[in-house]
Amino acid sequence: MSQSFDARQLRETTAAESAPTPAQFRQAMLRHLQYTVGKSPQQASLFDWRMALSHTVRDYAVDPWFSATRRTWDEDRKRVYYLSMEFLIGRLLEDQAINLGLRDVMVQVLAEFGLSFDEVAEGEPDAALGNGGLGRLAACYLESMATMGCPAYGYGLRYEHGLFRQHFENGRQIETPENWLATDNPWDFTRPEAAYPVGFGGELHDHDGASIWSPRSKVLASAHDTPVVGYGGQWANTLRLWAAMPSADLFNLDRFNAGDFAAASEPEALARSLSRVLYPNDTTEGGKELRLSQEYFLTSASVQDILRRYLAAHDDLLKLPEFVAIQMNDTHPAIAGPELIRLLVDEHAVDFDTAVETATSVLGYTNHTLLPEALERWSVGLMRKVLPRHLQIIETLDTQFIALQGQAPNPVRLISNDQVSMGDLAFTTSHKVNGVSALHTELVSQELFPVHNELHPGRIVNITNGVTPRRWLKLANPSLAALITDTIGAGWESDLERLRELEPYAEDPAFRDAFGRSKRQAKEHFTGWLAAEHGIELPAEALYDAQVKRLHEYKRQLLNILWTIAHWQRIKRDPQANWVPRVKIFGGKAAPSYHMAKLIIQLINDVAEVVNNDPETRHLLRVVYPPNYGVSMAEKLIPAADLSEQISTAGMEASGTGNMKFALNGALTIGTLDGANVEIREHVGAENFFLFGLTTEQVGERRAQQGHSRAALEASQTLRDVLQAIAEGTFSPEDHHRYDGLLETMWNSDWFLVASDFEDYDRAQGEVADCYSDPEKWQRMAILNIARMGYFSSDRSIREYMSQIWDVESAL
Ligand code: H53
Repeated sequence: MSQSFDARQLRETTAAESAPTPAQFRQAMLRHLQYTVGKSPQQASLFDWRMALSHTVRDYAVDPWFSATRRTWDEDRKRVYYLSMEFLIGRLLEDQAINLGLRDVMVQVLAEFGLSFDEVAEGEPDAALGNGGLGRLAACYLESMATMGCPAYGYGLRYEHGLFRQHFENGRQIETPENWLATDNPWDFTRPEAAYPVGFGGELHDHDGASIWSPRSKVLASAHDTPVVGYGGQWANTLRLWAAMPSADLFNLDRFNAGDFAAASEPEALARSLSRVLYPNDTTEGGKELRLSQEYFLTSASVQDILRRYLAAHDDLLKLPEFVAIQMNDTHPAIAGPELIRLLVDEHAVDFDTAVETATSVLGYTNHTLLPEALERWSVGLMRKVLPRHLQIIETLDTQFIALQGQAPNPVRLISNDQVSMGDLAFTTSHKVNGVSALHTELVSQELFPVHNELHPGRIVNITNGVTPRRWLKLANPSLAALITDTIGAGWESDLERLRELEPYAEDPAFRDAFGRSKRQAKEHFTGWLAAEHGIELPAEALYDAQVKRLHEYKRQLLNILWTIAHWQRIKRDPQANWVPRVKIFGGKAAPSYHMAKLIIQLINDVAEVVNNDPETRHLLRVVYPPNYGVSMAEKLIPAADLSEQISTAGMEASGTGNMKFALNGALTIGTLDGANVEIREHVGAENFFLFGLTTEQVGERRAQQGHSRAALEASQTLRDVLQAIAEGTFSPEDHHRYDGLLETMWNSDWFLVASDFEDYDRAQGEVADCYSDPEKWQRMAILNIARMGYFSSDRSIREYMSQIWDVESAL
């Protein structure tokens, strides 16, 4: 490159300005088919077409990607780094095409080749590098940061196997490995030049009062980049995923030459295991060590990369907070504090206290749960084994934290009971700590971190979660999106508060009819897919009542299926009554080692088997549980739903984001006062929301009452009849004892208060049915839900992170 080369001469056009004509797009695609894929149109398979199409779309992402990167350097902008062990991205082709303004031209050109876009796109594997809400939130936030012109990087791991695939055998969940990288990933740019050694284990030596860490082994983190384009194609950021590569010195050539091939490759295999699977089973010591090593691997590679980028343009590390904001997504990357301190102290000769202050100013921590089992604690022994230098730093931070608490008789500690509390560590090394809904943040302040909160008033802030309307409305629900655009004009996609303009149309019969038609289309799209993919046929004229999310006792899929049984029993007692036909839709995976969650899955499938084959009730009640719920299924299912089940025990769901996606697509919510349900209800109006259940405070009181489960059951004949049917083996004729454990829990403990909330849930479900029988009323409520959901755009959340935590400006 010559000295006089001016980078600005490169194309600076944004997507909107450079939208191709169909002829140009067609030509570009044919070029890729021939020269990238190596096929002619006559020979090309659907896979080949998808590759050619993806490369064509990707080309248009590169221009905004280059210009955004260049501007960030030229203008020396502050950058945000979002560290997350999970990114639940889903498919990228249509998402990128929409944001680049290419969807219509793409669909048209494919049609000219006799191809349907859906058919071509269906082959794209879901990038399922996450479990549920937290990972999907990270994906929405990346897309919103790009849309808002916030210079940012997402940092994660490039797991070879994402979240397991689920199928059912005799109603039981079976897990098989997911293999999203089995074929070429067209969105992946390999960056072998961006590689960092990450050390593990080894010894500490004292040298002139300073600690020198000599790790026992080193693994290389090698970068793979994906451009993430914002809506309108004006800005693009990078998702950088680290793959583990054994460093050359791990391979023992002597052993290999001596014929001991397996032993020669063992350290190599171990190194590779770091990015092999998402969430290794951590019930064993080995599994725990792998998980902690994965977290450190992500964090260390990212922090090294961040410092390298900073030092390329600056030399004063103390000014780091002016140019760098690092967000820790849950405690998983909480080792970032000690790692940044270590690098500043050990490698850049910054004094310890200054290093702590600098790190704290740079770091932010988002808490996504109050559940003790999800707030990580690592044993001191394991920490010492894997990260001895970090343990030493944490010990110093612990001493300082205790001193800060003065004479407190029982000070909070970062290390207690021989365990390092990653939540407390994350708090002390962050300048801002946020919860993810108003209620959750309140509980984070009062119950999780009361002492920290008193020591650092103002450090805790609330940022209620949001979802991207591009994927969750424009992409997922094209008929509703088109109706909205026809009614209020374009632009709502990046200014979601504009949905308010729909409010008056709730009174317009023509608009309500059009809304009804769009819901019907979404149902047909979903049922068409369900029939083709799973051979499940569903009636179109029914209330679609959906609960899709991870299986967890606190989310109470059990409450839902028990009510379903009660409903079935009632229909059977009076088949001629005026029942509203319902389809109960379930979806979601249980952690492989979570026995109770798996039993609940089996119960749902067992109930489905009986209910769906009952000729007396078939036309009035169906239960479906399509396996392997994920982002792509959600895109089809959510727009089709009439009713959204958000029924967790109050105080347990930090926020929920599925609740937002459903309401945005015009489903009404039946829900408790939990997580973001509280704010959704405030926004859409209490009269447009089916509320039931105990409040957080009442949950606490009820749990304290001895024998509450038995008392609640004694008060509900309906629920007793349901449990009786289960106990008699109505749904498990071949094994009457299958659900004994579950029934025992219901009678004797019921920590999640299924029995306590059952009667009120039943009442609310009755209201749902009454309301659905009045289509005009239902549609009015649904439209008002859509119109008032603007607040829950992830653009709003990101704006709040930018101003309240990151102190970063939009470049647009
Ligand atoms: O994070 C979502 C919340 C949801 C919460 C979820 C979550 C995970 O998916 C994984 C770990 C964790 O600590 C929390 O359960 O309520 O909506 C995004 O904030």
